[in-house]
Amino acid sequence: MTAVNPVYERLLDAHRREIPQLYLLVDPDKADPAELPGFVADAEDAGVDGFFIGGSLALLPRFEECIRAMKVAAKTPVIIFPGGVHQISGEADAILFLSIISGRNPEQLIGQHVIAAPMVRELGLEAISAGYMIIASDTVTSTEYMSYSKPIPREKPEIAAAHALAAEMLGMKLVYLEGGSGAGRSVPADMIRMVRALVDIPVVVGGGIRNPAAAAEKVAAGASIVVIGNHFEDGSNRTQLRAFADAVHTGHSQSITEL
Ligand code: 1GP
Repeated sequence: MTAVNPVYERLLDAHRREIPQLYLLVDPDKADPAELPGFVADAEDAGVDGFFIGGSLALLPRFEECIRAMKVAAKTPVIIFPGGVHQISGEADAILFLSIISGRNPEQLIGQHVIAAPMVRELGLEAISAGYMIIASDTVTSTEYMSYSKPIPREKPEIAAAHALAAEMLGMKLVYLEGGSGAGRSVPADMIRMVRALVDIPVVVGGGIRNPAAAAEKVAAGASIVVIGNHFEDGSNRTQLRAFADAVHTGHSQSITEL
């Protein structure tokens, strides 16, 4: 029998077996579609477990073109991480059906979902409901600004943990702790630890992770999936793909010079 939600079941299986995963976030405004098949193939060879695609803005009309290019090479899931209802496509394997639960903006909690749901159904796209929390960093992030959603103070792990618990009780399939793309400070380990201790669903952590030691730290604290975006947009950093994948899969980093 084929799985009803194959992508989520894959994530959940890895989470339950305590095999942390490394996902890369592709920003369609910054990626070159011609280079994406090669990038995806190299990343998978290095041990990357899957890909998100999306962004707060869409300055260029090539979202679907990027997904198609990724799918040429991808053996692992390509999941939409939507910046809004303009980022829905049947070419992807699944979509994170995100509610920004750290904020109190009804549009981001249910309004946009009502607009998106019929289209997602019509396209046969697997929807993975996600309780998305913006965690304060050192600057106002694009997500915070664009979504009119207040972040959770980074020194209040118990607030994040209560949100995660509520998300799980509401039936959401994962929680996502977002430091913000390019954030100066990533999500604190004690917050990840407290969230992971309270919920059974997968815990995704991203934003401002720039070296294998930081990625390993998130895993050691309990992240089920670590997400890296900006760092690999710079082609010269791609030689580090394997070091990041190894750090995430083991929870340890060889590097002692970074964190
Ligand atoms: C995914 O927004 C992050 O959650 C990606 O952040 O670009 O800082 O890696 P970076």
